[in-house]
Amino acid sequence: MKKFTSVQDVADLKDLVKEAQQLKQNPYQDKELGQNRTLGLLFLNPSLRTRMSTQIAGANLGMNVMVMNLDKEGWALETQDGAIMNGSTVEHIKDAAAVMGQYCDIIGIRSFPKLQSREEDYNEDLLHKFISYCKVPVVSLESATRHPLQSFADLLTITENTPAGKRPKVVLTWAPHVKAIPQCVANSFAEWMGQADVDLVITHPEGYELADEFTRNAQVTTNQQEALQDADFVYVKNWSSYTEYGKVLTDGEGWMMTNEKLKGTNNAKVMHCLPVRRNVELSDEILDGPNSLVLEQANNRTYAAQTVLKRLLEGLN
Ligand code: AN0
Ligand code: CP
Repeated sequence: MKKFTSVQDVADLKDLVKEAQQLKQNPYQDKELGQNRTLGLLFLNPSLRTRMSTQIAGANLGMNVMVMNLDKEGWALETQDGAIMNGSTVEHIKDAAAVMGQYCDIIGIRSFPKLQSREEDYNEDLLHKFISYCKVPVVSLESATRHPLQSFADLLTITENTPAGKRPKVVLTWAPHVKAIPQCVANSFAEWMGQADVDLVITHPEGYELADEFTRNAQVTTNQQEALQDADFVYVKNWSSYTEYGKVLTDGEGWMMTNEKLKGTNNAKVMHCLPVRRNVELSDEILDGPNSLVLEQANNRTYAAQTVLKRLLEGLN
């Protein structure tokens, strides 16, 4: 593997999940593999799970891990080609990425969308520039349109909670939030589930349709109750509008996931990537109850990251 920015970087999804399950059983088996290799984790936005789980994953592989909060501790980055830098940006991404590529063997980067220009965000401008200038393998720690390490951990969690041979019904449901949130987690989840052995249904209020490229293998409906019927897994997530880009179109009254709504499901397990707004997106009763998988998902972030880092290390000369 040479980079990990979407499911398209994975040759065989089943094989990837199998490897993660195996590493979870024996996390220190490859502690020589990363010796004398440096992992740089760069954050332009906040993070708890991605930061800590990817650090543990690197350490389990024997890597030296550096974390840099680029937004707070680095120089303000310019991304525009040919910019005359007489304003507030101090360093061009061209120079910063090239320098960090000299210090690191693998680089992870988190950079959320600005939710202002759909074109700019969906072009993945910053991620692509970073990849081309740093010249080392890059792992997305959530980019403008996707969160592949999260989706990998989610697929691992679903696999672990599905009886062998069963094709589960997985429902991705929009949930309310208090602010405008990226589409990344929902896009990525839909994209990964679309390649997995599951039946995917997506439900959201009108106006929250995701980009077609992510939902090709899903059934989409604005009727949440109908969508939840016989579900085995319910993945709860808010996102802002893609069509009216970055906008919050409704307060989402009635869309919060509750135990009452789970009644029509196949005693569904409930998932959320966290951080979660309790009693806005999901009720306390679900999060603290027996159907919640949120902690398992967060735990699996370590093994998803470790599997990816392992493959990237194996791809180095
Ligand atoms: C971010 C998002 O939905 O993209 C990060 C989730 C891992 N969530 C928030 O900003 C609340
Ligand atoms: N789920 C997730 O990526 O969490 P963080 O934003 O805390 O890393």
